[in-house]
Amino acid sequence: MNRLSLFILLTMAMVCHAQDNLRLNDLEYFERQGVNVLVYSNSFNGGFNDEKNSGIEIIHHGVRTVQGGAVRLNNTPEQWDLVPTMTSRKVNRENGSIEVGLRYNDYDFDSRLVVTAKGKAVEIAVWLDKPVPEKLAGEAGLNIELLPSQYWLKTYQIDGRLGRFPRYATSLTTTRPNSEKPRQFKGFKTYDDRGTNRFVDPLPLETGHSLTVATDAPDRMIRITSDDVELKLFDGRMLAQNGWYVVRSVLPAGKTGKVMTWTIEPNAIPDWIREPNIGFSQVGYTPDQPKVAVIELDKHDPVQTGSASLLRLNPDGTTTEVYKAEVKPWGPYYKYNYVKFDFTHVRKSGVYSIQYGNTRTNDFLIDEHVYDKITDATTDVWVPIHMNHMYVTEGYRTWHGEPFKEGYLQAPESDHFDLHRQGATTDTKYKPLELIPGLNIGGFFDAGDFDIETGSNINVVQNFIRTWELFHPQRDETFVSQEQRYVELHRPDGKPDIMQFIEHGMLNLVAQAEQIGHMASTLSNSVLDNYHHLGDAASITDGLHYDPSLKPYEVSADGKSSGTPDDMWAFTTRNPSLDLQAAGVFYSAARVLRGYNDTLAERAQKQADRLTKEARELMNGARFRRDRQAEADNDWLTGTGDGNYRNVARNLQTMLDSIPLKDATYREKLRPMVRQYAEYIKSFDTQNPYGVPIGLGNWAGVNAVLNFGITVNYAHIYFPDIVSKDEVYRVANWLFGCHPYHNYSFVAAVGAARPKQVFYGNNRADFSFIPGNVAPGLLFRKPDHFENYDDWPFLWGQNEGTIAGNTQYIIFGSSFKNIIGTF
Ligand SMILES: [Ca+2]
Ligand SMILES: [Ca+2]
Ligand SMILES: [Ca+2]
Repeated sequence: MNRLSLFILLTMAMVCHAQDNLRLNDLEYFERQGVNVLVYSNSFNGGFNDEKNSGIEIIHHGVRTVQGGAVRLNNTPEQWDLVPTMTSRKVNRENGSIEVGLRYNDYDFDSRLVVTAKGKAVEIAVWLDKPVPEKLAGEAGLNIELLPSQYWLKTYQIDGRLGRFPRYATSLTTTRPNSEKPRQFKGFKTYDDRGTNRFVDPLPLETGHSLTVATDAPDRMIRITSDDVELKLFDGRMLAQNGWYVVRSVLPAGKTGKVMTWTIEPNAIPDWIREPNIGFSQVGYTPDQPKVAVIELDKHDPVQTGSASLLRLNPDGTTTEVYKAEVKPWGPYYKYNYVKFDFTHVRKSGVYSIQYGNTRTNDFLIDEHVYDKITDATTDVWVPIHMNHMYVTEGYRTWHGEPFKEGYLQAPESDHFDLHRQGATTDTKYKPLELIPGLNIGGFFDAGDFDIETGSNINVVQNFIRTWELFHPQRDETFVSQEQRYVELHRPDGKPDIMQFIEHGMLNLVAQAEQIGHMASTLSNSVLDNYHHLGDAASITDGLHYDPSLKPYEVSADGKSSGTPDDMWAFTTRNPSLDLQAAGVFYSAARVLRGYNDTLAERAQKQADRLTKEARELMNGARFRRDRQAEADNDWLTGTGDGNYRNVARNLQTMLDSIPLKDATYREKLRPMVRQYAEYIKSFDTQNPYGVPIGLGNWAGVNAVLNFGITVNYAHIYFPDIVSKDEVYRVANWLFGCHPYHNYSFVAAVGAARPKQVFYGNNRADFSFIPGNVAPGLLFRKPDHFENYDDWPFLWGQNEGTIAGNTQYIIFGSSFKNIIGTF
């Protein structure tokens, strides 16, 4: 061996060795191939406290399986347990460490975490300048959380003893006096202690100093060791279905300085490369539409030229390669690299799959009729299940009994866990906690919870009215009896379902206007311990009127009231702009309901007139929504608006909606704006590989995607020469599987081949879905990770569906089908 080759070999050995170690990268996280360790790239925020998205996180072979690394005050913190505020974050490149300051204001308690790369591991040290406050001694500890669905049934080893992560929560608990429980968010209580004055505290599954998790799965294996403190392994699901497994060490009392240290070494599979994610429409494609798969590639995965092909699955069981083409590079987008495979040329009706390298997709259809049924699950199943104040049944299954029979009480002055507020005055004739009659009728559950958000319910009725007026869908698959308070799925009753949904929404909204005098901001839970309810909505409250003269849990002699303060509250602080918004919808509803339910139409008309008049007086000459819109409208038509894309996007839909009401010159005047919008549509082709607006917020961006889709559809319907039919498929592709992370359809049960399997519906504890739900979609985690769990439903930001969003989907789907010609 000559000197040069020796030099090369040594250099290679050093490079390989360096690649084996975790290093701090330019995006300020620790990285080696297959492992990312994030240190407060995402910090805790107080919105709903503890969204399982923050602190020290590990993205392990492409999946974010560990998070929540922080000083916490509970063995297994729940949502609404206190989270620390990050007071500082310092990246020290010289010694490869990240230091964060954490603070609990409620306890005047500060700590620092210093995370340092040490070869293949990170060391986490907790530093204290002052000892743990006396009140938190034995409670404050370093916690980190492991995703149950990625660890259950896998083995672990602790100080040589073996165990297996339980599939279901079955470990031991104890109870302790409430006085020992660290304060929860704003002083709320997540639990009903049934008068015992004690809280439940989980006991550890195991304790020791060296823990290896997933000894049987190299992609999930992690070793956690500590010489100076004891590690405890808990199951957070003992208190809450959305809990994770927790590894925890209690901070030593009375100490300052570096008080404890952990070493965490996530295993990395050598030369691991993530399998390509071939994004395509699981619903399939019509023969004449553009068909482009987007393939998401690991940055270590070289692009394989000429290797994508379309396979046809023949009726005799054989497979034929019918098309082969070079993939076209799109380039990097956040952490992955993207190429596209265009198979538009294939038009023949049939069953196909896509092959790229060694990856082959499941099958999908090319056929004239693939989109025929895309809204059916939403209209026939998701919407009726969310009808409040009704008994809802389907075949042998009862989805829920009649909820909230005792009605709603006037909310007293309060701050609220679901971000509502009741001001110092009620703005009504009712005293705090007095029953407001007549509100337990109609309306729709907000989302994965069971309250009536008035703003959302107004949107819902508006979306149904729009759908009705544009398409007059006569579909009748739902039996609705307001008299019996009974809904049955898949039983036609001779009335179009959409009209019945409009009626159901209006029954609650009009009752609010009549009984309260104006619109409530929300009808919601009074206590946190039934807000997180999972199960039959009829069992959220006891159905008995709350009587404070009775003791808690005591029932009156006549069986009609109880001392349990579980009745729902109406939040009634007056908001004239909400009243105006409601009035607008009441006018449209009166128009639509006339001839169908004349009494309700008259009530809506009467309340609309009154609310409009009173709101204008209250707003005292302030400009109205409608006037502002007219002004914006005028700006556009006269060319004085600022003309940026954002404004085009916001205003165009309103104007497109006005076209049928105005003369032909109006439509012509919109042309320049639609041309600008056509450029805006194309601009997404360079912004990301998927050609739709991708949101980066804490709630993934499906609402923006749906709005975009609806506007593109209408721009095409009215201006096909400017916005071509090819553009309308963008959003359908995205929703039905052509997106990052995985290629499952975001619409529950829709996507003939592979819809997502779990959603954050009110049945999420069953790891299930409510058909027709639309997930928020791809949740962005800073600095470069998109995610949509399909084995863990409990992250609302990626898996919840809302009543406003899902009815928006009905408009998108209806207009889309109208264009495709399958309505
Ligand atoms: Ca809600
Ligand atoms: Ca019906
Ligand atoms: Ca009650």
